[in-house]
Amino acid sequence: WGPSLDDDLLLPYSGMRARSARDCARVRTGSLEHESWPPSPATPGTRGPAVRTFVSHFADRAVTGHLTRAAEPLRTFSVLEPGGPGGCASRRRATVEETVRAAGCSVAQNGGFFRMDTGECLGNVVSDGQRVSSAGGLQNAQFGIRRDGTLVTGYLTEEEVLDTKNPFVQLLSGVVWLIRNGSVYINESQAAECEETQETGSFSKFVNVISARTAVGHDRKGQLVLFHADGQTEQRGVNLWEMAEFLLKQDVVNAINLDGGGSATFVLNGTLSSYPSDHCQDNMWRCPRSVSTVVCVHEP
Ligand code: NDG
Repeated sequence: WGPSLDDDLLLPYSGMRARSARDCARVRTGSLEHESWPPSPATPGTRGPAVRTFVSHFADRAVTGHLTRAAEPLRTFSVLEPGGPGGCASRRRATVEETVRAAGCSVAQNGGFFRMDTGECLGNVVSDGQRVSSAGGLQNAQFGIRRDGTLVTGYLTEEEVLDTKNPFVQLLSGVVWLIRNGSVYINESQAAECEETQETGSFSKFVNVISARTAVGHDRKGQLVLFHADGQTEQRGVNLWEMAEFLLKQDVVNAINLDGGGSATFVLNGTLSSYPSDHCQDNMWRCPRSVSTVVCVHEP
């Protein structure tokens, strides 16, 4: 049986931008397209995450960033609320460094999108088993881990997010399902997702502009993969196509795009290790943005 749409959201949209009524519709019940990757067997004696630094050329532009792989994601990966538990409810914003201070993450990056004016966490957030924010069935790319370690990537109805048989222990929302089952899935995402979750501009600008970017996904071994590239919207960095191609070459099977631009932050052992694009109060320097959720790799 197919998904059911809320009738009220099929009424003509009266906002400023012309758009179809479907892309930001809420899908409450039924099932939607997503991929489930079975948990990989525990490998005794696995070390911590492997962090690699790159300076790579994308269409003649040199771009710096990091690729992180972590084994046993069920035991080593967490989605953290801004500034600690309760951060989404209180619409807190915090730098990634502030958020990881108490959590002890060896590698951390900014995570989900948020409302820049209110600080509201957008989309689904399940943090260490606590459901602290709901997309209410609004459609954007999801990445999560179920209680048995299954890695889930793609679209979920509200009903699927609330599953109690094998519940999500970690879940967050991005914008654009970059790679689905080993193939680039950007065009399909542009047709299916709610573009209002991002504030960069039109959906096609968001996809095609070069900027700082981050992503989360998994590889063919079932390892968690985090990607981060430095940049500045319209001046430096990568577009979503370039990020997806890079990830494909790294054996990534499923991945979603997380918050980028001035939000893109990479923190290694508690220390800022990326070059943010936002200026500090003193224009001479760059400062990490106070963001919303954080993706964290920690000791098992
Ligand atoms: C970043 C995002 C923007 C988003 C904001 C708050 C990019 C290129 O953070 O879309 O609305 O989440 O991802 N920019 O500025």
